[in-house]
Amino acid sequence: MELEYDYGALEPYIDKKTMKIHHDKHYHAYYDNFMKAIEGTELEGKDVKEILSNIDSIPEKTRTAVINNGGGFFNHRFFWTILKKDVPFEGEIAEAIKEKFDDFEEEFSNAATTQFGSGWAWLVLDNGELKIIKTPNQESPISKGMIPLLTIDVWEHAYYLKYQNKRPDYVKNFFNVINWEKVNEYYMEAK
Ligand code: MN3
Repeated sequence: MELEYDYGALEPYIDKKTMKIHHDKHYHAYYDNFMKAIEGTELEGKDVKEILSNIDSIPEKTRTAVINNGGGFFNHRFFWTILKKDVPFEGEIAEAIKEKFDDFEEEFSNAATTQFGSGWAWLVLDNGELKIIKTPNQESPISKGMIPLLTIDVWEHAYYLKYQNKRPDYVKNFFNVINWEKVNEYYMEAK
């Protein structure tokens, strides 16, 4: 479980120290705790995506641990892939976004800044329709049958070292590190 780019690759928008702690400590902890939660259960050996896509099948006594830690594992694993600096906003996804939203940046930012407490804002495909949603804690859109295309982590651990309490500044700068090529790829796969 290594980050596929340098911890400093997103500077100055997301700083190296935050990336290192976020990836190596927080993400790894979710993974380790997810593995512990499924160890010795019927879920052992299944991919987290398959498990979270069918949360009713998770044994009740481990369900909360699996949703929290499996969600933390899956959501971050996805998040790392959609981050890259200076990727132009283009491709079919860009066309679809322009058609669907009057002001995508404003609507997405609004979801990200108004998520109360910890959580995520997402661009998803829901039955073929582009939607902006937010999820609390480590809940994942895949548990609601939605396909994630883009996300921002708005837990304080994602920005506090650099931005402190200024979540809106972090959200504003996030638009400089969206890997639109990857988002487009997810969109084309999902369509
Ligand atoms: Mn996080």
